[in-house]
Amino acid sequence: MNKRSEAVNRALDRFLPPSTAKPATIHKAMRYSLFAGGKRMRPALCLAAAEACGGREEDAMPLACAVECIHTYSLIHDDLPAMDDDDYRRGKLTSHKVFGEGIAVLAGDALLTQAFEIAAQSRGWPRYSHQQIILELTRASGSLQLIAGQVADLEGEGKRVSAKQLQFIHERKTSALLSCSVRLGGMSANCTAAQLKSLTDFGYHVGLAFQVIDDILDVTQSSEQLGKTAGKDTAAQKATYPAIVGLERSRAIARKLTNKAFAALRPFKGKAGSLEMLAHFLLERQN
Ligand code: GRG
Repeated sequence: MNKRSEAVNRALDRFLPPSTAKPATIHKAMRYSLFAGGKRMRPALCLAAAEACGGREEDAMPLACAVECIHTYSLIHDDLPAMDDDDYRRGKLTSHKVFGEGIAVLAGDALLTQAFEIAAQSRGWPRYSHQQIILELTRASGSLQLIAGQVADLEGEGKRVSAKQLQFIHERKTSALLSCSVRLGGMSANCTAAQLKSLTDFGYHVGLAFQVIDDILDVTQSSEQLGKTAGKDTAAQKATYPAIVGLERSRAIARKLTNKAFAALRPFKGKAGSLEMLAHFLLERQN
């Protein structure tokens, strides 16, 4: 993972305008959040999915970087005072704390746009055209998925949210982009329809497990460990798995979802070792 993370950082550095490009403030702000030390889980999943389908890292890399840009944009905007209002992210001050709210909004906008510029530089594959790649990214990040999850999350604050509504939020806010990451990895290897179906199934379950674990970590870990303010979900009366079903049941749900993700990889007959390792890492992670 560390080796892949370094390769992703080098590629992101190549794809992004230099911090000296005018106006320097926006490029500094984009790079500040992008290189603040994220786990690079989505690129790792994308590259591992490509590997499972016999693809090459260099073909998957633009798509892995595009997804990371979308993810970072969503974090910058989520931390804004108008949303979750957080001072720390990835162990550093949030974008609006360093650059002010206006530039933070624009840095998020610029990273979202940058994602499509990077994805458009992928090579295109016999089964998956650029159009399909762009559609994949727009669907995962649009008003029916990522933004839908964020809206439902905002509207659910301080209200009683059922387990079903919580799943709706998690599927969109978290699982959609994780699923998109593995699907794009498969597409970059020109995967078959059957492989894409297995990857989708894997991404959906691993994505949900990821968010259940995120909810658990918010109440069990310190702010130092998380690199962001711990206990915020409880303070904001947010709907989370531990709040609705308790910690022990939440842990059992995360294990069950991870097992379903493992099951989705069976058709790869041992070629999806990196994806299995990542699912295991996500279940056991402490931040
Ligand atoms: C503003 C459109 C918009 C969406 C925001 C990302 C997000 C949606 C909200 C942030 C809060 C949150 C709990 C989101 C769920 C996804 C998630 C767990 C993000 C954190 O991902 P990590 O742990 O972060 O992979 P790093 O920093 O390691 O990349």
